[in-house]
Amino acid sequence: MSVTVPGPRRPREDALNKLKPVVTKRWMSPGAWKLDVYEQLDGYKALRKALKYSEGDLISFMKDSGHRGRGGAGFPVGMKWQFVPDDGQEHYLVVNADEGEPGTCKDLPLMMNDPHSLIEGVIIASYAIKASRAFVYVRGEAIHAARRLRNAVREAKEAGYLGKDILGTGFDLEVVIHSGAGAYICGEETALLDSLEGKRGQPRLRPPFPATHGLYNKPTCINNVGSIAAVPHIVLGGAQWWKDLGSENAAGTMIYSLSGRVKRPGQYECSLGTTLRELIELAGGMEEGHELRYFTPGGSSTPMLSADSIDVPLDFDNVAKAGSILGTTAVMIFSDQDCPVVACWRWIKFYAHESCGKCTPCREGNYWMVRVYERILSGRGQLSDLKLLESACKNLLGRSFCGLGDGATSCVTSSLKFFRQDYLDYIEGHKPALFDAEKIGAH
Ligand code: L3W
Ligand code: SF4
Repeated sequence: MSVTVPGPRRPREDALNKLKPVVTKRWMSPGAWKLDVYEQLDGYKALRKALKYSEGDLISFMKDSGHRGRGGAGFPVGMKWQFVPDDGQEHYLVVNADEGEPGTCKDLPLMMNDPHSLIEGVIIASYAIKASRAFVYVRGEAIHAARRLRNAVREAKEAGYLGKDILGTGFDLEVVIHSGAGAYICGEETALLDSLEGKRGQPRLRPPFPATHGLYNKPTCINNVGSIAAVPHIVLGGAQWWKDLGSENAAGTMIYSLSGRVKRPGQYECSLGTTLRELIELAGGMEEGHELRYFTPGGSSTPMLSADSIDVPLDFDNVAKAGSILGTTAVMIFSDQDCPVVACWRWIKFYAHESCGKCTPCREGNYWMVRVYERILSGRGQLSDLKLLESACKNLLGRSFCGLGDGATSCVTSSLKFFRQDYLDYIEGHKPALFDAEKIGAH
């Protein structure tokens, strides 16, 4: 099934009501990345408020708000803070700013447009978990974001928001902005820690979790940029306010990154639980001449959903019920003119390239799946190739060392479920081959 979503002149009221710029509210203010402008726009007010709470009360407050991680797993933020043992050992806060999931583009614009909101969130979170050192691990390619953050750290330090005896409370904090080395796997939390320690970025065995054995084997809390940048807003607005911004079973707002066949792709901050139909309306409708056929709710690691799911509220539970994962809310929108087999081939090539090579199912499985896709797309596929893909996925899912291997299977299994006929069209010769088998060495 495909669905035509017209681009109304103005989105319906229901859709417009879902737009709730909170974390993104300063993005359109000129110069909001500078400290003086940030302060005029309520910047660092939340920090003053938070430092009046005890550390334990701040954690309870965050738990009450229902705030969940924005990095893909949706783990409750307050609970993660509570996991860090209060045993007098040195421990750390690490911010995962290695945004690399295909389709995801929320953390980079946030760091560019409103870097102080992240720094303010870092200070509040570090205070709550009693960390005296925090690290922001920025994706290697994003030199511009790392620069902007370093500038924000310098400004915050000069103003007394960072360093020794912050705002006269006796709390000390240093923040290090670290540029990664440009590998997707370094977004996996334990590979990130190895990379931060100067080693080759490869996942560690979990448990033990970073909460007890993290950076330099010390208790470490790792949160995504979006999770932390929302903290000052929640502290100022209150736990109930944050809950009310979302929907029944999902607190707060979420930045949905829309890409693909819509008229106005971009970041739309809406109530958690906004539907794809509403998002497409906000984005001006589908591109002229295109009908919605499938989409990813949260990046290429989340199973694709067909156009039938256009009215599913995009929150953690409802997306799971529909058979996918909310992930990073990277909503990639595909039309009747976008072949799902080709889309999967491109993604699997990405996973094969980014596989760190530590475990056999992922290292070999993705490599061979690329070969099978190329055989099918060059018109040399056989029916048994579909079984081969299914069997490769069975051997990857749950048998890979980290989430990259599991995530790679999502597009393959979901496309075979919804669009088997598209594969058969290449195998049975109803569709022309995409490329010359001899040229790419397909056999
Ligand atoms: C202490 C326990 N801590 C869990 C912690 C754990 C982690 C968090 C969630 O992967 C997913 C992945 C991607 N004691 C604990 C505990 N924790 N049990 O809770 O853990 P987990 O394993 O559910 O998720 P994860 O390893 O953080 C994240 C998917 O998100 N994803 C995102 C990819 C890319 C980006 C990006 O570009 N920014 O995030 C998209 O779908 O595939 O499945 O902190 O330590 N008993
Ligand atoms: Fe490395 Fe892939 Fe294994 Fe993860 S699943 S450890 S990325 S080889």
